[in-house]
Amino acid sequence: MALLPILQYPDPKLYTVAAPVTAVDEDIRRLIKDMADTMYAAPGVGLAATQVNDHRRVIVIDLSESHDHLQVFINPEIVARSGVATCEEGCLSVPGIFEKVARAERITVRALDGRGESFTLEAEGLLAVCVQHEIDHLEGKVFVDYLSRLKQQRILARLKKQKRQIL
Ligand code: GNR
Ligand code: NI
Repeated sequence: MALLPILQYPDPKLYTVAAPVTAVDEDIRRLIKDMADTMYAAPGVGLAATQVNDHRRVIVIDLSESHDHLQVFINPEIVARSGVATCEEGCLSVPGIFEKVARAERITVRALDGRGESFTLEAEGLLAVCVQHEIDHLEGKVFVDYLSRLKQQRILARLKKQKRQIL
């Protein structure tokens, strides 16, 4: 089992745009396994490869409490979206900060699974929020980027203070 370090906002590496996966091979499956281990240990309900400084288009999500419903999305694409819903979001790269973000309420996402097979999934609720949050990471976007400049400044100050208290 390998736990990968998670980049912390405002690390500029979080702003990297990830590249499509060209082959779902052993190397990608190793990455998926390490990302899942890292997500469960954190603990979190989702993780994008960007957050572990690997800039390939891979996402893992598990909304179950039992940690046995891993969903893998490789090269995910949102092919339909409708409605607007607001959810209080957090992020493993922005620890201890929770803010409301408005996103599409329902989405249809197309991706490859861990075996390289294409699938299409309709999502709503927390799954829809997570998929959009994780795809944003692959695009080099963090949920904090949707907030006002004032809120962003307050978050940066709070994170600096948290860091001082750890050191
Ligand atoms: O663990 C996570 N919880 C969460 C809660 C509300 C909205 C989005 C998320 S994703 C987050 C894990 C994470 O940072 N993924 O990128
Ligand atoms: Ni996140």
